[in-house]
Formats: sequence, C-alpha cells, structure tokens
Amino acid sequence: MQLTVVLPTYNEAENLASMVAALFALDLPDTELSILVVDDASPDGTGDLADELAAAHPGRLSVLHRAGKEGLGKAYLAGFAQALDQGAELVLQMDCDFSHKPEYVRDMLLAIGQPLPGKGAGGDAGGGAGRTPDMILASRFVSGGRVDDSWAWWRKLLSWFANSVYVRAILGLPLCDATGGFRLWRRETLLGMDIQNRIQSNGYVFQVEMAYVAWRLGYRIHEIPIYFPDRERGTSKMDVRIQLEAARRTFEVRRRHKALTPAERVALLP
Ligand SMILES: Nc1nc2c(ncn2[C@@H]2O[C@H](COP(=O)(O)OP(=O)(O)O)[C@@H](O)[C@H]2O)c(=O)[nH]1
Ligand SMILES: [Mg+2]
Repeated sequence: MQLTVVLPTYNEAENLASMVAALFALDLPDTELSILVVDDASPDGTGDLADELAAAHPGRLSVLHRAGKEGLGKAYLAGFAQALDQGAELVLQMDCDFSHKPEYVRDMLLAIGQPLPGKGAGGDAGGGAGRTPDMILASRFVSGGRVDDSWAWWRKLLSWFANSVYVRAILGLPLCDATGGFRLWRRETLLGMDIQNRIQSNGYVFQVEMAYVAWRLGYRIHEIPIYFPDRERGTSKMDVRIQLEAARRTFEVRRRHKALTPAERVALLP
C-alpha cells in the first residue's frame, strides 16, 4: 500500500528532521511510506530544512510550500489533494511535534486492515461490524487512551468534556475525541467525502468537521487508544481563544452538514 504522511508545519525546525527520521525508521508491513511536508512559509526556516530533507530522500519526501500562514485546515486540504493526486492509497495526518507518536502509525495501519468487532465495542462510529474501517482515529479519550501525565486534573477533565461530551452532544457524533488530529484515512473515504467542496473550517473545527462529514456519510470510524504527551520542543499554535471559537463553530458544522446521508457520497470511478 502507498501511504502518504501529510505533515503540516509552522515553525517546526526543531522537530522536522527527527520526525522524518522516526517515520522512515518505522517497520511497516506491506507499506511504502512517503512524506509530504506542508509548510506555510515558517519564519524559522522549516521550509528550507524540508527542501534539504527532500533532496536527501528523493521520491520519498516532497514539500508543498504555501505563501503564508493560513491555518491547519487549509494546509491539510492542500496536502490531501496533492497526496491523492500522487496516488496515495492511505493518507495519514499528524502533527510534527511528537504529541502524535510515530510508533502508533503501525497500530493504525494494522487497525485499518482489521474487520470491526460487533456492536457494543467502544469508539466505533458508523457501525459496520465485520467490515474494515474507513478511517482510524488515534484517540486520547477512548478507553485506554490518555493525555500528558503532567496535566492537572481539571485540565484533563475540561479536555475530556470538550471532546467526549460537548461535541458529541451537539453533533450526535459517537466518538470520544472528535478534535483529535492523528488520523489514517483511506483514499476512497477522502474522495467520497468531497472534502475540497464540503470542508470549510480551519483549526480545531477542521478536525470536527472532517469527522462529522465522514460519519454523516456513513463511513466507519474506529478509535484506537493513544498516549498524547505534550510537545517537548517548539511552541503550540493553538490557544484558548481558538478553542472557544471551536466550541462556537461546532453549531455551524451541524447546520452545514446535518442533512447529509450516505447517498451524498461522491461516486468513485471503479
Ligand atoms: N502548514 C501549517 N501548519 C500548521 C499551522 N498551524 C499549526 N500547524 C502545524 O500543525 C501541527 C499542530 O499544531 P500545534 O501548534 O502543535 O497545535 P496543538 O497540537 O493543538 O498544540 C504542528 O505540526 C504545527 O506546526 C498552519 O497555519 N499552517
Ligand atoms: Mg501539537
């Protein structure tokens, strides 16, 4: 299988080379892994570093340079389009800061090839017992998952509430971590979702909108537990303002897509 890892970067010069090395060092069954870095003209020179890495790994690493910081959602939409154009059969989205640990990629690949268990299993959206999932969501809040040990209890509680209760209650989305951004998609899922036309959000809501559209269209989403450590190097681009904005925009996502049904998947050529 051709797997493309789409890595959005904004000021990740301290992390990019070690992330690329960690991904290329993975031992993945029946998988050809390539990397697409999507850099928004990072002032710290991440884009130049990415070009050097591309020269060192011809054919395995490419770089999409964008003119300026436009947000994670736009970066991902551009990256997904390029990965699909280049024939990716599986597309992995992950942060470039080691909060999404590369070692879980193998688990995610195994999970997307495994038929789903019957009803009653936690963290499955879209039913489909006995069939393989259409997307794997590496989840902080499904049973067995957890966030950084250093978080205070109230921060853990707030985060769990936002992801497992608030978003779930508004959208009816049966997931434990709807804002989680560590996901493995099948090519057919992204194409069938018509993401370039349907997805309009940026930031955290982008993740929510992608999950909601996938679920409304009847795609099967399976959550697997991960440990989510804080980033060790560089700084986060998300803050409380962005999180509050996400909470508000969840209602817009519902309005936009609540009428979607599986009949509205984009038909794929056989
Ligand atoms: N290309 C691009 N990447 C971004 C942008 N904002 C964040 N990122 C990257 O997206 C990933 C997640 O961002 P991060 O700041 O770690 O968010 P957090 O994990 O929610 O704290 C990291 O790899 C960032 O470098 C953006 O506007 N453009
Ligand atoms: Mg991060």
